[in-house]
Amino acid sequence: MKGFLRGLICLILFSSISGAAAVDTIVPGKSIKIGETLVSSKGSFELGFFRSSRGLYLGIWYKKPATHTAVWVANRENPLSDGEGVLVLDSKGTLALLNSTKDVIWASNTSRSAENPVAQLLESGNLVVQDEKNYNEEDYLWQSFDYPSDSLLPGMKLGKNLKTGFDRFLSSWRSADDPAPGIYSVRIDTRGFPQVVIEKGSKIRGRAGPWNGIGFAGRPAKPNSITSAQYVLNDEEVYYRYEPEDSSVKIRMVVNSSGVFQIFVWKNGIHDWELLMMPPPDICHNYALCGKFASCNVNRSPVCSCLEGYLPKSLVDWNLGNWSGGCIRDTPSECEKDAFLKQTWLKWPDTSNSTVNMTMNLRECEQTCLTNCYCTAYTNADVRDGGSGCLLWFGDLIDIQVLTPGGQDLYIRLAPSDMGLKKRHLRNDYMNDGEKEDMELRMFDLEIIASATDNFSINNKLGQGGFGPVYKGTLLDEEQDIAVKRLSRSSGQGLQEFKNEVILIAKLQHRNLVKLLGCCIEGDEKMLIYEYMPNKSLDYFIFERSKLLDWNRRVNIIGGIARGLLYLHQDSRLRIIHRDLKAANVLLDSEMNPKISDFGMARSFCGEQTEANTNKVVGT
Ligand SMILES: *[C@@H]1O[C@H](CO)[C@@H](O)[C@H](O)[C@H]1NC(C)=O
Ligand SMILES: *[C@@H]1O[C@H](CO)[C@@H](O)[C@H](O)[C@H]1NC(C)=O
Ligand SMILES: *[C@@H]1O[C@H](CO)[C@@H](O)[C@H](O)[C@H]1NC(C)=O
Ligand SMILES: *[C@@H]1O[C@H](CO)[C@@H](O)[C@H](O)[C@H]1NC(C)=O
Ligand SMILES: *[C@@H]1O[C@H](CO)[C@@H](O)[C@H](O)[C@H]1NC(C)=O
Ligand SMILES: *[C@@H]1O[C@H](CO)[C@@H](O)[C@H](O)[C@H]1NC(C)=O
Ligand SMILES: *[C@@H]1O[C@H](CO)[C@@H](O)[C@H](O)[C@H]1NC(C)=O
Ligand SMILES: CC(=O)N[C@H]1CO[C@H](CO)[C@@H](O)[C@@H]1O
Repeated sequence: MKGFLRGLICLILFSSISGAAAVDTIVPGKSIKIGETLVSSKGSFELGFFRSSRGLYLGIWYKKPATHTAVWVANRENPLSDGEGVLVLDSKGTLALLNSTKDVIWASNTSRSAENPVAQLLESGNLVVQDEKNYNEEDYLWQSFDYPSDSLLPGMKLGKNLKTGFDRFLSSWRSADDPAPGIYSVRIDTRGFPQVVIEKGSKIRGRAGPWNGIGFAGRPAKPNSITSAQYVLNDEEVYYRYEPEDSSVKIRMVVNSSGVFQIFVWKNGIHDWELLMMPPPDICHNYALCGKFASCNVNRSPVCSCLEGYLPKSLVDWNLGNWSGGCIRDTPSECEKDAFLKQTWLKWPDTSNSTVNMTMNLRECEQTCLTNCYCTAYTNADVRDGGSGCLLWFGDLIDIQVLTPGGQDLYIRLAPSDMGLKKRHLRNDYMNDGEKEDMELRMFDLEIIASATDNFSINNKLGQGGFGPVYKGTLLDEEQDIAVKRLSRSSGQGLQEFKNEVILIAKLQHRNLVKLLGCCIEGDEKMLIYEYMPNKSLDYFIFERSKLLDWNRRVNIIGGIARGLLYLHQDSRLRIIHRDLKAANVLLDSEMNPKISDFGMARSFCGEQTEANTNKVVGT
């Protein structure tokens, strides 16, 4: 009895020893049964059957390190349900997985046949079928690397044959326990200039972006020095593949069942896979979060803002944090009169509606874009050595991100009048003595004014001015209180008054005139930004708080108004009649100093003119 037991143990040991010295090939007539495996020549990979809750699968996993991480699965959708199965190679070179009733559960798709086919598991983890006499890589009858599961191993191609349309892409497992193809895939999208995308179903969910000569536009950081990446784009095919710089390094890229693309490296020290890289889990990696013609910046709050020269399509939705509507042009395109504004540190927009020409330079690129009215942006397609090639975008610009460091340049089409919007000078054309000069007036972003006034909250409304409501606000950055006069959109008359006020008051500076800080003109919105007067207007004190107006204050106020008027009528270069001077238009600062406001009705007379030309309103 003892002898029999010892014999049994020896038998088990023997079989496991013979397992360790396992073969890496199958030839016709041989098979791999459940419990048997192929092991690659140096023992890195193993092919065999593994079990999940849905049944048995034929797959390839790492043997060294022995993590049993499946990197490829044959019968992803058809597990062997009765616990029996066999892998065979037929005489023509087709690999087939048969169940207990000898029905084909899975088969390799080989279009050619070989005289002496042999299937071999290579050290790279690639299961190949080739002719015994022909070990040429190009002549493989079939290889598992052409049919990736969720993992991209070193040497594997991710990409597309542009002639045949054959597409090698990763597809996630349905769940951690189910290798069937899930909803996420990682592929090179070949519409326009090819770009790497993560899709959920058929919709793009994230973009690594196109190859810019150095790396993927949206993934500025290279995954350490461990991989050397190769990207090929020619008439035949487009693909990406990588190799570890040191062949002993085990590395794999995988799209997991929640759609997260990750790069792992094996760490001998901790004896586990270490996460080397994955997209930063920031909100800006959500595809098209900010809609069209807007950029996303994680270091900004809110993260979305319109590109320069563009405005939220719907200000209400935008201010509520619903950016999906994106932005639209401030000024309509003038086609060939347009110009381009260079923006830096951007992740290029979605290239699915783009074209590329690698021989054009930036100058030719600009010309080509300019002459096509649908072209919305251009840039160098290859950023190496100062840049070369020409990438042109048509239609909407989507999914732009601000990447510092790592972003690229982008030249965005704008109407000439929107170039350098912020630095734009308002020109005074009303002086007939040739004394024209540029007037520097600060242009505020709508965003800033919206946030200063709590999105024009009713609680901040101070009252109704000549051409629209007036709001109190606080410029958060500068801790300055402001009053915002917003032109009612409906008011045509208001627009005249608005222009009048901008042109006149911007030129005036006196301590008894209210001070204009700047204006905000974006699309339909037109606003004047003033310093805030905490003590309201004179009429309020006269009619409601007259007791607070002691003699000294009254003298001070009367004197102040008179000095302001003297300045307007005599001392300023413009000579202005206010034409609407009343207690309500005299504002009081924190020390009760009077300041004349509301120049919407005012008129100016030039030079020595003493008689009013009553028909001419300045600024029209
Ligand atoms: C083997 O597979 C065939 C085809 O899928 C199926 O009809 C048959 O029931 C399977 N046999 C067993 C024992 O599961
Ligand atoms: C098998 O390969 C041929 C050509 O190589 C292709 O047309 C066919 O769609 C493939 N079939 C499957 C199931 O992959
Ligand atoms: C996929 O990876 C992310 C990030 O590491 C992780 O949060 C998530 O749980 C993973 N999903 C699965 C199913 O493992
Ligand atoms: C104003 O709009 C911004 C988005 O631009 C939003 O974050 C903020 O909560 C809004 N504030 C109010 C008071 O609605
Ligand atoms: C977001 O805005 C778009 C239009 O800009 C609108 O169609 C959509 O209903 C809004 N979504 C929500 C949740 O308000
Ligand atoms: C690329 O641009 C050059 C110079 O304009 C032109 O000669 C060539 O035909 C273009 N190539 C393609 C593929 O359009
Ligand atoms: C590409 O741009 C053209 C020109 O604007 C437009 O007509 C077309 O719908 C766009 N296609 C896609 C897929 O965005
Ligand atoms: C008379 C009066 O109301 N004065 C106020 C003017 O504004 C300053 C600053 O808000 C207040 O401190 C004064 O009381």
